[in-house]
Amino acid sequence: MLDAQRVEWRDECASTNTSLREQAEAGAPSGRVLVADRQTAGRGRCGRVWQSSPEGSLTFSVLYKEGEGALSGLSLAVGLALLRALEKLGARALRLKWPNDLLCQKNGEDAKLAGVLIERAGDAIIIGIGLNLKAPDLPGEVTAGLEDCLETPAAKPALLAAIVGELDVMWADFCARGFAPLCADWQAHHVWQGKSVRLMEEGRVLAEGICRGVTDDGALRLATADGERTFWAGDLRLRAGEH
Ligand code: BT5
Repeated sequence: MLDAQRVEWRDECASTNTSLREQAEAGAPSGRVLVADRQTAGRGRCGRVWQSSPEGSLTFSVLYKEGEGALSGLSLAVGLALLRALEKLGARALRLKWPNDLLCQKNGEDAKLAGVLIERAGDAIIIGIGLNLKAPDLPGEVTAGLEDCLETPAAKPALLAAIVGELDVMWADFCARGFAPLCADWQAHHVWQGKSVRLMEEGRVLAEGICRGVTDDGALRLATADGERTFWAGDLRLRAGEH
């Protein structure tokens, strides 16, 4: 279990990322963890909403003080740490989707199980994780819950301890060596490696091509009609007819 001194567990807060960011600005130490059973304004990337419920979700954020190295690739490293923690608990058929999603196979589809939101506050990095325990019912979305890929259910405190333990290991390693040593393992779990994909931004197609994986610093590599290109942001979709 985690050292109780570093964890604050609230019944409710607007967003654990927002609250932990305020704590970081007030001088909270590296390693601090904030969990909320209910988020009233949970956030995804680019102002999107993260849906959660006390019985169906684990939502928390971890604060780390910035290490020496660059942060590129951190969201990928966090996704891999999350995947490794859940695999150690027995979860199966987990996949990663660039740049920040954890998926699992459900009824033959790749369903979103968890998302990662990383934010910076001065010298502090806030890593927010939203993990579904039960699949939320979101119109038009393919979602999964841990109960879809883990036979023996785990209680929230045990899940939190397993994930934060893996994040601590990842953070120390990432500060020392960056994303490059994790690249091969990340790609081995990438859901659409070698597939024909489309990169979107706010409903617009940024690029199309064959997914070649990621660079040593975490950028997406696409083999397009104009040659290989790399990207730092966007939402990946499988191209029609590739399912
Ligand atoms: C993410 O954003 O996937 C990052 C989610 C991070 C949430 C955590 S919870 C703790 C911490 N505090 C916060 O306020 N946030 C972090 P993005 O890639 O932008 O995906 C958001 C999109 O995923 C939404 O627009 C929906 O389409 C979909 N979505 C929302 N809730 C979902 C859920 N519970 N499961 C699966 N998909 C969801």
